[in-house]
Amino acid sequence: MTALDEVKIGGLGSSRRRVEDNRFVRGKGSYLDDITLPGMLHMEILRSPLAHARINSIDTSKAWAMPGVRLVLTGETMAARNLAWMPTLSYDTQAVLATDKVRFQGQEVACVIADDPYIAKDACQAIVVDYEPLPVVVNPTGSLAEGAPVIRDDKENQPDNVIYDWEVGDKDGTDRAFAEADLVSEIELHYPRSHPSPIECCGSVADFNRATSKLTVYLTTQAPHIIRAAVALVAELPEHMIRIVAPDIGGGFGNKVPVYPGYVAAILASILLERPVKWIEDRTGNLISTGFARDVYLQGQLALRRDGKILGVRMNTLADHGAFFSDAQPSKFKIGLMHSAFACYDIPTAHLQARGVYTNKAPGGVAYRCSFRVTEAMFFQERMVQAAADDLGMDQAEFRRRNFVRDDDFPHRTPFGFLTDSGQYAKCLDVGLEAIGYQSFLQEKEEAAKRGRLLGIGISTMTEPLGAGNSREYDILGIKMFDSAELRIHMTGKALLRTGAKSQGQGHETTWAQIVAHELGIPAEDVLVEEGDTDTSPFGMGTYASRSTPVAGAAVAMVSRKIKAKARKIAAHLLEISEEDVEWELGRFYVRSQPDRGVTIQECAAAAYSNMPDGMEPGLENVAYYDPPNLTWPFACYIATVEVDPETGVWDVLRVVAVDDCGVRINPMIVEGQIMGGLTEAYAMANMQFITFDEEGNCIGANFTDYLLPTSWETPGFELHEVVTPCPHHPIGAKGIGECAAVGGPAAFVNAVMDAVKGTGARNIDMPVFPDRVYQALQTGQDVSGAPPVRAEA
Ligand code: MCN
Ligand code: CUM
Repeated sequence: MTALDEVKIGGLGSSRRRVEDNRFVRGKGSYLDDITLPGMLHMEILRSPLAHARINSIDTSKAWAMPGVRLVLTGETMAARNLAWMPTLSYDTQAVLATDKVRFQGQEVACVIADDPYIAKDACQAIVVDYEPLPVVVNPTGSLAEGAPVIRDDKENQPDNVIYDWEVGDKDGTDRAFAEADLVSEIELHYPRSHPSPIECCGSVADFNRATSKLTVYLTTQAPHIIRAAVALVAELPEHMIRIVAPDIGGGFGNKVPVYPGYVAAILASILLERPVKWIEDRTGNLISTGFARDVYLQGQLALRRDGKILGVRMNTLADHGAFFSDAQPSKFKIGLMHSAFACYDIPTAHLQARGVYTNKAPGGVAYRCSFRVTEAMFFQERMVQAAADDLGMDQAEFRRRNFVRDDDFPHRTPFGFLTDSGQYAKCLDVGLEAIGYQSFLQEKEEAAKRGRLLGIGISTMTEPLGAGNSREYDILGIKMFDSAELRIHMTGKALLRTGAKSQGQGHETTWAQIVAHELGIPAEDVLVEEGDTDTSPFGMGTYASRSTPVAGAAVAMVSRKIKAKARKIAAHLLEISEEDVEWELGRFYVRSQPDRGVTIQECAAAAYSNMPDGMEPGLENVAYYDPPNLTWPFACYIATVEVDPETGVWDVLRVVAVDDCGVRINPMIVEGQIMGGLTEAYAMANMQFITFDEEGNCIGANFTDYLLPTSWETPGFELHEVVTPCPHHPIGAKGIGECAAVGGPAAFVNAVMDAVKGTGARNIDMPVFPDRVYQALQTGQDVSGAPPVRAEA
């Protein structure tokens, strides 16, 4: 009897092809808009053309009169049912349909439900809204200015536009570190608004059945169970009568975490009409109103010793949240995990002062491929680090190495109090430098400079917190963060696995089966994975913050172990020996003294239904809820080289090297796909993705001819390398990977451009680093800000 080959059965380390792609690449996926129910009606949303205006009246009579129109909803209809406002994930309120005022361009004002979407759209145009324009603020400076209009005059105790003023860290200790510093390095940046823009926009099909009292909602959501809880609490419907189904999802990237007004309106419409109601966003609706990210002003200082040691950090952030504070983040933090910055560096003390304000923009601050503001944190960190190395006149790689937490210094308490547990930071950097040919590039750069060519190299190194919770420290609206997996082994040894997570393209149907294969020796192809239906899957917090592998993936391992413990008892019974004498090798139990005598896991499964020991409960299934002891801390080193054209400011990427350490890789091919996807988004953020607002609050970039997504044509090639430091507390040693490259990547590109133009004196060019901005820096030697205009009067 030879042991099973783990890679052959699709266990850990197997780059098995993604099983979900069988349907995706054949066009056989079932996305939200593929769902059609008998008698289904269609909903369209009327959005505000103005960024700030009082609503004097809304006349819906013409819309009602149009043939095929079934229902028109306004703020008034919603208010009559106490649904005009809904709670946000950050303990604020958000308008479902506007009642008193509109507060951003694109805000939802009314909904029409009709026999087909075209009638609904036409009827929206027939609604007459009498707006009285108000002064608009599109930028925190304007929002904080004396005499600025109070945007949230719906709220009591909100005399101005400040949402929070929050701090974390040791202010006095940090002040002392700065007093002792040889040198203080400073930088000021704007991390611009960006939008996740998945291929599929957001949408829902709500189906209320009066006869059964059951509400089924098909929803483009990354977190179906949280939505069920929210619907139960907000709409005061019984939770067991609500079924949320997240079907195949065409990309999430954070855009599909929040609850959107369209979801709520479609549910109410279905309840009122007792018919299924579909709402699906168009691209402009998606770009203009849902789930923005970033838009935060960053001021940072590093206290430095002459020899390159960082003594302390000051971070000052000012976040533009738009009209509603709807960030998806753990409850106790105001600016997400911004204070996870500097976790990979050994720094004694740090302080972060964070402020957030309302402006007349769509609610922003969702995480876009980042574990709650970690993208901003790491960009900030790595831009500060590069500026500091330049100020010290020190090599940027050497400066990082000198300040890294050492391999033997774990567990390590970060300056803001997180506990990191493992990593090989210097090794990752070395692998990256070796791969890019660091020394020879520096020489080449020097040579090129003599001939007027501008070459640059940018490094970004970071460890980021992926996988919230644990439940002691992380919750969303009081719901503790943990996750779950349920595993059912059928009589023939085939299996059904369900988790509380929900893939939006990450490949869970493939990788979860690999964990089962690793734990039980059941071939991965024998394990069917299902996610996203609250009626069948165990309770979980969903997929974001790259938490699925750290939390749900751990639950898959733990539930497999529960199954194995029962199978061991069955094996002892079948082999007629005591349990102590049973040994395990992948897929098989055997008699310790007689390795040839054994039973396979499949034989144990059959016995669980036909020949169980006396007194044993039949069946072979179980559920595990997993509450991780800590976050996981993957590490990454991204290095980009660029050439800037001094005549035009155009920059081309020469090479990109990525070294990722996400612990044990379940499926190396999927991990590499995640890294390449993240780097592509990082490149886009650094180079071309631009969504901004003019002085009147008009959103500029709400379509794909202005807001540019890179295709494979403009995306540079990526050279990937790996280091493996297993996570000490994860059952299979894995750490999250889904967001690393999007988080760490942007700084590598920007640092590379800044390195190329260093001679001019400019210390910063805000993203997107457009050629005209580079050109301006080359001409003036000054920093180039990308902040939107301050303020306009109505
Ligand atoms: N994986 C692995 N080995 C590891 C870590 C992960 O094989 N050590 C695999 C996982 O099993 C999973 C994938 O890599 O199949 C990503 O795992 P993980 O890092 O746990 O992230 P999540 O599954 O929780 O995905 C969320 C993350 C987030 S938050 C965003 S945003 C993002 C991202 O994933 N959105 C995506 N990647 C995306 N990829 C696609 N295609 N579509 C999105 O919407
Ligand atoms: Cu951070 S965007 Mo993802 O967490 O869904």
